[in-house]
Parts: sequence; structure tokens; C-alpha cells
Amino acid sequence: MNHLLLAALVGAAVIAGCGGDDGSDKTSSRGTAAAAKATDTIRIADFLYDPAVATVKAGQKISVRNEDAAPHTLTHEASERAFDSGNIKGKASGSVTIDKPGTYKVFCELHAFMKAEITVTG
Ligand SMILES: [Cu+2]
Repeated sequence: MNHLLLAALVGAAVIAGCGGDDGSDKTSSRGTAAAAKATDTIRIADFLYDPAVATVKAGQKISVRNEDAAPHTLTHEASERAFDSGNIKGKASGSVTIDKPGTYKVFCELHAFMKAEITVTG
């Protein structure tokens, strides 16, 4: 059972990794699927996080790719600030790593209306 799940996650990651950096998948991956998909990259485009509901592994480095001209952050929306990418300039990338499993609310410190949620699995 766990092996099947793991295989599915790995498969999804491989497929996602093959998507390239052309940024042309604006419509295809913008869906609000009920199930969060496993990812190691979060895009920011048009003041939206993509995926807006993400699942990642504890301790895994998450790349944050800002495709906007404006700077953004990917920041834990809680006083403890379990993670914070800091300012990511336009057309640049940053990263965060979250060590503790759980579900985290995310926002952009520069544009507080930008929201996402990251679930970290152990
Ligand atoms: Cu922002």
C-alpha cells in the first residue's frame, strides 16, 4: 500500500520535472484540484501561487520560481514563521525547506492577498 503511494508520488514528481521551464503551462496546471499534488517547485505567476495547495516532503528543498516582474515572498503565515523565502526578485528563484510535518498557511509578505497552503508529509 505504501509502496504504491510512493510510486505514484515519484511518478508525479518525474512528470512534473519534465515540464521544463518554458512557463507555457499557465492554463494546464492552474486547476484547483481537490487533491494536493506532490511537488518540489512552486511557481508564482500573475500574483498567484501554483499550485495553491501543495504537498511536499519534510526536509525537502522547495524551489520557488517567481515568473512575475514584481518581487514576491513565500512566507509562513504565522508568528512563528516556520519558513520564509525572503524577497524573491522578479524573474528569479528562491527556496524554502520545511522540516516539520503539518499543514501550513502561506502568504506573500509584499502582497498579503496572495495565499497558498502547503502540507508537509513526514
Ligand atoms: Cu507578492
